Amino acid sequence: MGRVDRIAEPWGTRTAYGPGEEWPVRVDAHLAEGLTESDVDSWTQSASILHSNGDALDIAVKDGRIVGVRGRAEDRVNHGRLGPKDLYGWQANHSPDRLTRPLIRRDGELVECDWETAMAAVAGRTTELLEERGPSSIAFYTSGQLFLEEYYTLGLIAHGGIGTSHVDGNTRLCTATAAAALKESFASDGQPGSYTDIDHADVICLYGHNMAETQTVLWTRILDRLAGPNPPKIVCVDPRRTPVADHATVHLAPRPGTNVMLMNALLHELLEHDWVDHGYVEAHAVGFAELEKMTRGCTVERAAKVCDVPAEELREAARLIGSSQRLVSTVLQGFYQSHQSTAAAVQVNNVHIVRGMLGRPGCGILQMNGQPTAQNTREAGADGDLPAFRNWSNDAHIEDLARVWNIDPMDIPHYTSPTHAMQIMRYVEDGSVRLLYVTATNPAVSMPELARMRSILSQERLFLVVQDIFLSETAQLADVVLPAATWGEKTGTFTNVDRTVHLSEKAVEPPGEARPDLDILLDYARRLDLRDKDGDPLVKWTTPEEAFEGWKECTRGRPCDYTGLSYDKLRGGSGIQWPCNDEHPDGTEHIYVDGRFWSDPSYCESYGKDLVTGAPVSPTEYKALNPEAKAVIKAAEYLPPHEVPTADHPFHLISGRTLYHFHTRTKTGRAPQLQAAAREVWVEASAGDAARAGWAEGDLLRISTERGEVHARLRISGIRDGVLFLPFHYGYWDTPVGDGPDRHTRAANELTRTDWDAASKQPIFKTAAAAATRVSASDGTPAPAPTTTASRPVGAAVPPTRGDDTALSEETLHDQEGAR
Ligand SMILES: Nc1nc2c(c(=O)[nH]1)N[C@H]1C(S)=C(S)[C@@H](COP(=O)(O)OP(=O)(O)OC[C@H]3O[C@@H](n4cnc5c(=O)[nH]c(N)nc54)[C@H](O)[C@@H]3O)O[C@H]1N2
Ligand SMILES: Nc1nc2c(c(=O)[nH]1)N[C@H]1C(S)=C(S)[C@@H](COP(=O)(O)OP(=O)(O)OC[C@H]3O[C@@H](n4cnc5c(=O)[nH]c(N)nc54)[C@H](O)[C@@H]3O)O[C@H]1N2
Ligand SMILES: [Mo]
Repeated sequence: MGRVDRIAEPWGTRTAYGPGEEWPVRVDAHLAEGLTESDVDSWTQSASILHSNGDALDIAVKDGRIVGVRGRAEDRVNHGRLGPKDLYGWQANHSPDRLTRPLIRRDGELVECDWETAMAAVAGRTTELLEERGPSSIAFYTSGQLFLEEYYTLGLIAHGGIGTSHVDGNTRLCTATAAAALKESFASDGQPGSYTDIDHADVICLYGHNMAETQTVLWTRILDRLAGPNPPKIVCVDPRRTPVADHATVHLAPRPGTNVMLMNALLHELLEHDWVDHGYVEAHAVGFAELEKMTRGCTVERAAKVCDVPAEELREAARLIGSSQRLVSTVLQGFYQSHQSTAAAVQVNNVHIVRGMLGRPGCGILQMNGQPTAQNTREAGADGDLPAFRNWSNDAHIEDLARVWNIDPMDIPHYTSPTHAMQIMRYVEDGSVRLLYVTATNPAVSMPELARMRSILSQERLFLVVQDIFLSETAQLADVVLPAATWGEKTGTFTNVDRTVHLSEKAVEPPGEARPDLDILLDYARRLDLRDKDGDPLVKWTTPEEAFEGWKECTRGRPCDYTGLSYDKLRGGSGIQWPCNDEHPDGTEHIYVDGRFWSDPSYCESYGKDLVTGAPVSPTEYKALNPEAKAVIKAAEYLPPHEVPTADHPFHLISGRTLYHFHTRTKTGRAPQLQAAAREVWVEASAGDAARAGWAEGDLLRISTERGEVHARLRISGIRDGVLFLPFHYGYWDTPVGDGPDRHTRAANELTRTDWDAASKQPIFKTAAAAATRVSASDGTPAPAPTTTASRPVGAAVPPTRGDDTALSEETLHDQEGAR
């Protein structure tokens, strides 16, 4: 057992292992200062909520308060490990500024009220609008951070009860492209990969994915493989020198927005050298000829010019992929938040299909999720999809869902495709949506083009409901604010990117009058008096466990089959991977074994889309293309980004994350150790660009685009020339600058564009053209950027990022037998 400062050492101590071996157990724990495990009254089972990895943990409780967390040794996902956000982030639950009572706007001000007043206002306005303007005047914008039971209930209320098709999640900003890419290649959502693939892989490719900072425990698994015998080779595709790049065998740092060209060149090389499993392709895929044709001219020399990456490095990356026996690929925002995002992510699927690298140990694709419960938003239909991967364009699926819900099929709106989040905001802007109900997301900081967002959300004619745990930037604009209970204060399940389902149980009471999101939604449904076709209540449950049982029935026979799971089965041991049913009672590690897919025309979730226009493929076209339930190889031509640098705006602007913060920091900004590690916004530029402009570490820069400006201190980092990076975590709730206009010069999204990928509708946060000028020189103080991460300084001597005494965490290494 040891004590480690996990701010200074985010990935903790190495526990090396070799290919095919079991990943050793290391149990990480952090308790409030001065406490030891013997002081803890009880431990409650849960999993982490500040990223998508699904690390299982137990919540420590003393005197009715959360006092710490400890990783669960027996869980398949993390084998006991936790990341820094998990170790310290729980402290936000007890923050003194939690919302404890509902708020309602009176004479322009938000004032406290009771639940009856708040809910009567919300349900009353909904009923009025339904009568006056119909269901299309009502929209729901939810999250990737609630629980499965809550999404399923919300989807039922919105689709089956109110009958609006304006339902989406912030998952649109997050991993809409993951779902879209899987639907294109395999005609269904559902991850082919499993985390255990990392134990077997000989080559691991990370495409636009800074796993070291965003899924720290999964990265720890890779670091432990790298420290052991026969380590895997790593291919990293990222314009920044991330910690992933530091460990890469080949680091390709492309010009932002050129991912499709890069992928096409890699595919070109694979085909050129015949690193192709022709037997697999012939038996299990359609579309190979089109790929051959499309990639024919995409030589590494051509890609080298477009992507500005040395041809030799592209060749070397292709050779590694082409000679791999067990290939794992992960894809995330560097690919998803770009124009042509679906096209780029699909090319990664194509690599696996042409190499025959699917459905066996060590061969996995992880089209990553970001948020902890984003998978469930998609599964349960709270992102506009139909529950349990049913197909919008298949009337038999609508009828089947109507049977499960006991309503008329015509009551489920399916005359048009579901409205995506950016379009919902447009409808609010043009006045056709009059009530927007926002749960667990903060669009006033996280959506593109914030000046426009603020004007949309603060419209007089809009009735804005915000259900949150803090008075976020968005809640400050609301007509009614509903105080929610959160993780640790409510019970529910959620599923990570490798299909592992975890149960998260209530450990403590919520503060004040805050209520679980499920209870608030149930109250709303009751007040609207939503009924099924027999006149019984539409929503037939009152507890999370009953909601889960309802959900299980909805998934019967579908790809994400939960029927073999129960709360009891999820208690005590490890999380379990779906599908879990009579046939697979212990869950399923690998799907798509032996080239069997869920892509049969009568069964599949989607017939796919045109990757350039987003136009849906018709059922007839799909049946002609893929009659025998194979995988679909879909080729794409590279198109230039929508906004490219100009003389006035010479830089590529990208944005993203740092290890220590989660999104708009409503939780991590309230955890002292995390906040201290990255207290304020900064901007990253390369040493070459800084030298040319005469800038030094810590200088205050003004970054501007056509949309707005941000002021940030400069960190000279290992980013490629011509590119600026801004972390997007910094809104204004904790800014001391008051109400002046300057409070709007901190958030990266002041600068981003209202623009999205045609197929997935995911907004483009990672390509924009920006200018940068110096406002003032540094007084010698470096930028407030961590030194342990991609923002590591090059050149200047900057004191290393460390925690104080309160950051010391326990690490317990288990011996071979797993005994403590
Ligand atoms: N610490 C932390 N962890 C998190 C989160 C968090 O807020 N903080 N959020 C969670 C969520 S919701 C998500 S979605 C994930 C996101 O996880 P990631 O996708 O790993 O994080 P990002 O920093 O958004 O973007 C990843 C990388 O894309 C690179 N990039 C930018 N433009 C391009 C490009 O054109 N091409 C390529 N190839 N790369 C490019 C950036 O340099 C960046 O390093 O993280 C999850 N985990
Ligand atoms: N420029 C730029 N913008 C981006 C990105 C980027 O890389 N660059 N990334 C995008 C991505 S991938 C994502 S996922 C989004 C994230 O964007 P958001 O979803 O807006 O970010 P969060 O800060 O996680 O907001 C979650 C809100 O829910 C509240 N909350 C937490 N738990 C609960 C709960 O149990 N119940 C309720 N009711 N509320 C709760 C929190 O207090 C917080 O206000 O940002 C996107 N925006
Ligand atoms: Mo995300």
